Amino acid sequence: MSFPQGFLWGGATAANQVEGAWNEGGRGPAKTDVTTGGTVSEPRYITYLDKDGKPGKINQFERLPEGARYYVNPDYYYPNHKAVDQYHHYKEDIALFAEMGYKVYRMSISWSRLFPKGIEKTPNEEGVEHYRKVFQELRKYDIEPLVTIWHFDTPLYLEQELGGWQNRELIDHYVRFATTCFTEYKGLVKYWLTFNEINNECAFIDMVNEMLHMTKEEEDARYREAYQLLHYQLVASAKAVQIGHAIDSENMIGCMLSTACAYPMTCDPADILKTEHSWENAIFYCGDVHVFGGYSPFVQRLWREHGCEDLDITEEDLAELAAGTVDMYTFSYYSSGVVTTHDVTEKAGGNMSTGAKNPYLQYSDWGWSLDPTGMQYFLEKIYDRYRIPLMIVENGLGAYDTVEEDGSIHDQYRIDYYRPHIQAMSRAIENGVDLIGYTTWGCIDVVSAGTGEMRKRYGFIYVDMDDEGKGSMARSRKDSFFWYKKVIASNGEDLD
Ligand code: BGP
Repeated sequence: MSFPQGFLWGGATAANQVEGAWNEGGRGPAKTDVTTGGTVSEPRYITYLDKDGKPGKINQFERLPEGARYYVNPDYYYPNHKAVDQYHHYKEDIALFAEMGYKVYRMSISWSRLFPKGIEKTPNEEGVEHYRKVFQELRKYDIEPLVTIWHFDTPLYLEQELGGWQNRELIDHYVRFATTCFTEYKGLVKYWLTFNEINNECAFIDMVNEMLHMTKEEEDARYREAYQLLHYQLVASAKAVQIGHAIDSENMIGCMLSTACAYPMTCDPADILKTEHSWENAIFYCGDVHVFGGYSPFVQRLWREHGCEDLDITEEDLAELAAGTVDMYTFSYYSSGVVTTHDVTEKAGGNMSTGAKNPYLQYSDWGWSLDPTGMQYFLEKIYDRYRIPLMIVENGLGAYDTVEEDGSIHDQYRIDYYRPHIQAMSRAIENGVDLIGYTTWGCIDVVSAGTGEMRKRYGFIYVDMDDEGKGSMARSRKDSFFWYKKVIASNGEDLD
């Protein structure tokens, strides 16, 4: 095996999916706090009061009706409110990560814990101190924090009152938040990611389309929103990168994208071209701006196709993008998809999974393809394009776990998922890829982002909490915990 010395092995979570304590410590609400739980077939809903004060709900991908206000409805359970209560359990969790031998822990800072509404000029001290204690605890065990500044949790106030990321003003609010993070945690944190899975906005439109059956006009409107919002986020990211470097030249700041790794279904040239274009829209659109510092030529075609040539993009913005390129490219990798211009007989299905089914792959209980070779393919393709250090900051298997009578959890399926993925990383490294780290997703069980479930478990550490919010929150070690500990101790040599 070929993992370099100092390879950053670890695990990853996000504040809204682990912390809980949604209204403690001066924290304000985020959109995830008005989002209900769902299942593999039932969507998560966002709850609101309509303009006449009547409660209602929409699929999380739909837009709020005119005049409606986000609302925490007492008739529903909101899984992110409690999550797995890491806010109160962080010492215990970090001790378990240390026991596994983690070199790095990827986590995010809840924006509304630092800026409850998002508009405040100075941060909520209690929030600032909370994360300081978490970082100090990690340092105690020589675990390097890798911090995502934004992980799907814009303060609700900014969403409700300012229209969220459709509003240019959000750039300044985000930059203030990011600057606070860089300043307060200087010397404690040096690895940063500006936006989690920033590309989901355009990568998910086909999936949303399958779900909501949009007309061409609705689809174009969706693209316009996505491209405008992305532009503001990309500018915010570029500004944050520059500020982060100015505050501490040691800072290593990365982008973070989801991997819509698509294959053509056939060797029909039309399928090949469509696949290439899907990579452009779903991955290179954002990746190129982050790494190269500007929009690539194909973007003009995309804007034209969706009638978006008049987006709000200024010369100053373009200068910011050019000056704020990232130091590393990080990404989540779970599965791959299939693209075709032909009729599809068998669809992939499941949550967040669309397009044709790949007959060469197995699928998880949530309909995600299991494709370690795709991870090698993606690593090599991305490194070939960008030639900067890469890190895989999410990879894992959402699965049902069974707790035996003696409390043990035999999750051999999780080990069987990870082993070939780690071998795939190793092959990519042998092929010249500069891969510097690997943080598995949900190193501890977390609330699923896509379905809001607890039963879709990813962790090496089990948390006694169910989908209705019942459970003791007790932590226990699954079989995979001991396995991953061995993997780290042997720097990826011992995968048995
Ligand atoms: C990514 C998110 C994570 C995480 C993961 C698994 O999109 O960055 O927050 O949740 O996917 O997805 P899910 O929770 O839907 O299984």
